[in-house]
Formats: sequence, structure tokens, C-alpha cells
Amino acid sequence: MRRRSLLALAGLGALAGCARTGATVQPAAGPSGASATFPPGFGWGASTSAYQIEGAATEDGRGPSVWDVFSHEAGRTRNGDTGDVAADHYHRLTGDLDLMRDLGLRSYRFSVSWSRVLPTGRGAVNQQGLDFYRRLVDGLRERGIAPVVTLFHWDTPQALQELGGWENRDCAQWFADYAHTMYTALGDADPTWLTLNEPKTVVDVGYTAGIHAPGKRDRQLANIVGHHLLLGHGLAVQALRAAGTGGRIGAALSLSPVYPADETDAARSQATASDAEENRRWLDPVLKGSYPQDWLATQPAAVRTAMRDGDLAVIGTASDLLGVNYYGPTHITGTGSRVMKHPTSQATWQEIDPNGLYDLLTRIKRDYGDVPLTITENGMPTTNAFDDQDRVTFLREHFAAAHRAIAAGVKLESYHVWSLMDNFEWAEGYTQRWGMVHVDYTTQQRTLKASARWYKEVIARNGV
Ligand code: GCO
Repeated sequence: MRRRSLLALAGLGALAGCARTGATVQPAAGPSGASATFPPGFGWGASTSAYQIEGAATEDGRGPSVWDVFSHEAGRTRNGDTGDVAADHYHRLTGDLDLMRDLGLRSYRFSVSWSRVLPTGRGAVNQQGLDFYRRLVDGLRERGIAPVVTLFHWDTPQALQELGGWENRDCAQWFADYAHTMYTALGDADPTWLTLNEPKTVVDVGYTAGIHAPGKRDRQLANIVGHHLLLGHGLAVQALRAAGTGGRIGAALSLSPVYPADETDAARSQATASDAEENRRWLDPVLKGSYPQDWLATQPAAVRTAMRDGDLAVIGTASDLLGVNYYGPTHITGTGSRVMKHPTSQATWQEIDPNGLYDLLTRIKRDYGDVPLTITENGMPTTNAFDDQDRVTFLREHFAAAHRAIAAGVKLESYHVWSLMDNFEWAEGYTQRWGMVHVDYTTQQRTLKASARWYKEVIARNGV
């Protein structure tokens, strides 16, 4: 099941209504193997998230999150898998940092477990939790790797969920307070901060389809949650400015270029509506401080009432960059259904189309201006456990598309492959391997796959 466009698949649409400046780049590469050199200092990186890799779920004072509770409920994940141990990164931090150094990574995007730092989501700080992230950030800096810190990657503290979680407007302020704790603790390391990871997935998958935590199926509530998430983003940006500590900040949005499946007016109009859901309802508030009118018109009174005067000014507080998670395009028919026009990966929701990345990046520039961009996620799962040539091909073609976008003037600064290592893939448990590094979940041994060895060469020569 596709996670990122469930509305179209489930037929619920009706319910919902760098190039561093001045750097020159070589001619773009095609899949044929022509070379493409990226701008000097390009941030080749990899991405992970806390619940997906850390394990140590009950250690050193960590409190439970919604994902601890959800994954332990019967029938929620494949084989009943949980993140209790995951890739045991919490205990293997030094080895994993050395692995990143050996790959030559220049940037590493990870997330902080809110309930490791604040076991009940607010109030007393768990120093051991903060110490872990301090060691992580210092270890990255010692190895010449830039830290990119995501503050929220879906693991709302369970204690806050019991107060309504993001359904409760107060959660936006609880999030900003937690963000402030992190700015104070790690700001001197000058990380890049990312507020939210993929609020769309929380709304569509956690609150509409109910296949991610907290497992609710209520579209109206989902869209109220979406607004509160965005408010939390804006308040967290403001909290960074107020804290006066180091680091740039932005959101990480999952975006998908939407195309009409055919040339009919009906398909075009459905594609416009789908684009509002997939992209504009997230991009516009963050980058323009407004909701798109066509999307707003689909929202019931209860959702509009949740949007109070002044909220959009907070949400649109100027950020420094935008994180883009790109997995594939969306094609919409005249009846609003999604159809696949390209091959999919093992994740059947994922349509593989590198050109969609070019279209997406250039569209952001065209419609939202020269906001500095980082690709915060891009990758694919494969059943080829070690010799993952399909992933090599996937990455090569997506890197080439990113290079073409840079040549077209897009300010793309860095590229984080999802994922550094195999990990807990949410409702799919451990059945999908997205890593460039293989994890043996019995021994926790790490082994470089073909893609990791290839990526190391890409980084070393700064191009494909
Ligand atoms: C997401 C998340 C990741 C996923 C990855 C693969 O985009 O859904 O940020 O946590 O694991 O995307 O599905």
C-alpha cells in the first residue's frame, strides 16, 4: 500500500476535499554514464530516524512514544516487529560513526527521540538522553560530518498522546519547548535543524488510514492534527531565533510531483486537487504563510475553526532551508484514482521515476523562489540483501536528475540517501531493507552493500 497518497488509492479524496550561489556545474549526466560533477562542498549524506535505528527503548530513562505503544499492539506491524532493539544504534554509536567516516559522508541526518530527552514529553529533562545526542553530534563533528537534526520523526511521547497529542493545540507549544531544550543543548555544534519530518504521513497514514501510530481513522481530526503540526513547526522556528544559538532551520516535507494520467480536463482538474493535498497544503503555509484557497475550500468548519487568526504568520516565519523527501511521482485519473506509470520498488506505493525529482526541484524554485534545498530522503528498498545493483541504478539516476536541477539553477546543497542502514520500516517491520549498509538483526553486524561501496566512490569524486 502506498503510504504517501493514500487518499487517492483509498478513494477518500472527496473526504479531504547547492549549487552554492555562483558555483558552476559540469554538463548533466544521463543514465548512460556520462560524468556529472557536483558543486564543491556538496553535502553527500545519509538519513536515519531515532525509532527506526536506536533500540534501547526502555534504557537510561527513555519514556515511551506512540510508536512503542503502537508496535506492541497485535496486528499493527508485520510479524509483530517493534523498534525495541532495531539496529541497536544506541549501543553501537561509535562503530556507526566510524562507518559514516569510512564512507566519506559529509552530512548525516538523524532524529532525536523526544521521549528519550523528555520522558513525559515536557518538564523534567533526562540528562542521559541528552548526553547520547551530545556524543552523536560531537562524534560527527570530530569526523568532519555535518549534523542535520530532525526534531520530530513521528514518535510523539506517549504521555503527550494521552493528553491528545497533536490533536491538542497545546502540543505545538510543547514541541517548541522541547525544541528549545535541544537548541540549548546542541546549538553550539551549529547543526542544521529540521522541525517536522513528513507531517503529511502523520496526517494521511497515522490519522486517516490508521496504519501508522496512533492508528486513527478520522480525516477531519487528521487535518486538525496537520494544522497543529504546522503550528509546532512555526513556533519551533521562532524558538530557535529567540534562543540565539547556532544553526539553520527548516521543515522536511514529503513531496510528489503530480501529473494528470491522461490529457482529459477531468484528469487535469483531479491532478490539481491532488497537488494541493500532496504538496501545496504543506509548501504554501511554510514558505508563503497561507493555505491554498482550493484546498481550504475542501475543509469542513471544524478544520477551519482550528486555524486561528495569526497562526499562518507563525507557520510562515522565515526559515532558512527546506528539506525534500522524494520517493516518486503521482499520476491521477479523471476520477481521482492513482495509476502507476513506472515500475515500483518492493514498496508497492513507490513509483520509480528520477525525472520526477527534477520536475519537483525545479517546480519549487519556480513557485517558491530560491529557497536553499536539501534532499532529506531518497532511496528504495530491495530484496537484494548485499549486491543491490538495483539501488545503485536508482541512486545514480536520481543523482543525475538532481545534477540537472542544479544546472537549471536550483539551490540544492545536499543529498541524504534513505537510508544509511537497514532499519525498522514502520508497519512493514523488518521486511523491507532500505539501507546502503546491511544489518544482520541477529548479530547486529554491519556489512557494506554494493550501493554503499559505490556511494563512497561517488562522494570521493563528488559526482556520478
Ligand atoms: C518516510 C520516513 C522514513 C521511511 C522512509 C521509507 O519518509 O516515510 O521519513 O522513516 O522509513 O521514507 O519508507
